[in-house]
Amino acid sequence: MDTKGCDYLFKVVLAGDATVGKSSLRLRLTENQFDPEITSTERVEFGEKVQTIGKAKTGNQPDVADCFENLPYLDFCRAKTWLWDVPTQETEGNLLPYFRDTSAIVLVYDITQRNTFENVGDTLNKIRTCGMIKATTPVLLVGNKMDLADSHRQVTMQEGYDLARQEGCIFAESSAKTGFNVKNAYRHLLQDMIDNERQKQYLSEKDDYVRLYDKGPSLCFTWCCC
Ligand SMILES: Nc1nc2c(ncn2[C@@H]2O[C@H](COP(=O)(O)OP(=O)(O)O)[C@@H](O)[C@H]2O)c(=O)[nH]1
Ligand SMILES: [Mg+2]
Repeated sequence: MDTKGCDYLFKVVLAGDATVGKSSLRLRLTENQFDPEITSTERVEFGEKVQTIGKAKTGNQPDVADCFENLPYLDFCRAKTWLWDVPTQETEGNLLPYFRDTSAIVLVYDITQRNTFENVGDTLNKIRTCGMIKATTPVLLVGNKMDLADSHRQVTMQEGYDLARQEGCIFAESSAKTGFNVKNAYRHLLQDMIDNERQKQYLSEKDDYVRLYDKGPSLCFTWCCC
């Protein structure tokens, strides 16, 4: 993967039950598209996304759609994300190879299928105990298919929020179909990943520095139409 010109390189794994919309969220994030005929994921598929954060002082401004200008505390930088779209049966089975060196996890459920929400705790537990991720690895819990909320909702937003709070996750409801809240939710994850990376750099530069505090995963309720 070409990392030229990027300050950060992140690996993000999409997890969750089959048909919750993982591949559709990957497509929305990377191509800003929705494919109603999307086929089920048979093997690991990858998506790549470069995003620019902060305002460039000089030169051409990047594509506005990929630019987060208002992330607090961040100077201008470029982040490349490598999205790993893992087949569901693999998420349930041998997790180890996929979650190695992961910068963050996007754990998806379908707000119109209650069983997919009920499986979240179990999946999260498996991921967190597989020994491949750090306690500080951010997890974005996504309740997807929000466009169907009025007619088919089986999980309330409050339930999603409460679970995220209990598990220390970032939380968002979104729709891969309409794009509602997808970019905004990802923005919060990106910020957490950059924070983690900066803290790591800082600590490695100052070996004898006493870690004054342990940054736990942040909780953020994202709710805006982007
Ligand atoms: N209405 C609606 N359908 C969606 C959404 N996201 C995905 N789908 C549909 O749900 C099905 C499964 O999606 P897919 O991305 O393959 O799920 P995956 O198995 O988790 O990767 C497909 O028919 C998609 O078109 C969404 O946000 N809204
Ligand atoms: Mg898929």
